[in-house]
Amino acid sequence: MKKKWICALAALMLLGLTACENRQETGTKDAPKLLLGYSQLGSESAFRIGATRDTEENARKYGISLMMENANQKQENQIAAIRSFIAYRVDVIAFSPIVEDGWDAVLTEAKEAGIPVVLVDRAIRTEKEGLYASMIGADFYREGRMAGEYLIRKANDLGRDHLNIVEIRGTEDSTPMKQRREGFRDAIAGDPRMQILDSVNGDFLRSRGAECMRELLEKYGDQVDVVFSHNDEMTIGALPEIEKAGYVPGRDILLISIDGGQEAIDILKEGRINCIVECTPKLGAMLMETALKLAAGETVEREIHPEERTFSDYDDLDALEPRGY
Ligand code: GYE
Repeated sequence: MKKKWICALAALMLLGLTACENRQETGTKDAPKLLLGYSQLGSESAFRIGATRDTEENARKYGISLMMENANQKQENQIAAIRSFIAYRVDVIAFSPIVEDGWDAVLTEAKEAGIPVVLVDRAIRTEKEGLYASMIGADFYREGRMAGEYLIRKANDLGRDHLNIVEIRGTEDSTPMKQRREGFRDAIAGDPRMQILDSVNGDFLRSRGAECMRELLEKYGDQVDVVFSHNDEMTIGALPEIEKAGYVPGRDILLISIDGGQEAIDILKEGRINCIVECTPKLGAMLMETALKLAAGETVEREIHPEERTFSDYDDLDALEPRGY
């Protein structure tokens, strides 16, 4: 038994030494390669898979060593990954917080270790100062507003005097869910034609989107005029349930979605989704530029938002470039 422990310890030490050697070898003697630790929250959507791919591609392009850990949708795994990055003494830590709360302790440890932190794609809620240097990600409130503004335009063009809306929300307590919900409600608040019948949690998952849609149709049936879904995965999951119930998506029931991945865009072109608000996963270049600035001791912007648009049945999308996610 003792012999086995000694072998395991030796293997770990060798691995550690190798890693250190690798780190020195990959940089130059006077400019060691920047080491970025990234905790990705999971692989729940085409958006997330695209975000991971874009981060890896840009780390290679910018010559940055990337340690990527996938948390498989568990906050405790993200916290453990951040602690391992601190122990490994990475130069910069980045992560996409699955939910907004519960980060103060681990980010205080990173701050005390002198390692700068960048939030990517989602934000955190904290009373403490200085726990992160920058948040790179979409303006989710604006995305929600853009969804509501599309619906008002559509109601005008259809001449509708009332629209019943059901909402399929993203992950509870996540920034995109909270802000999309708020932005959508603020955009339609002044329009007496709009009524939200119900809002259910689909957790950004395709399977949950199907379950939610089935339950909403069982409960409300013909009353449902509009589905506002917080991401394409849940929207795509909902589609077969709408068709199984005998309704034509995009005509009998309007669908408004968010993300803008290729699969959903193709469905929009078929007329089965009416509007998709873009939420780009391509944040890798912004992250690498921010990490290099932080490692060089430069100041960075507190919030960095990418440009985003809507795609809808008002647009000619034939010339649209492939989405890449
Ligand atoms: O909309 C969804 C993913 O955090 C903005 O998370 C991201 C969201 C995105 O699961 O598809």
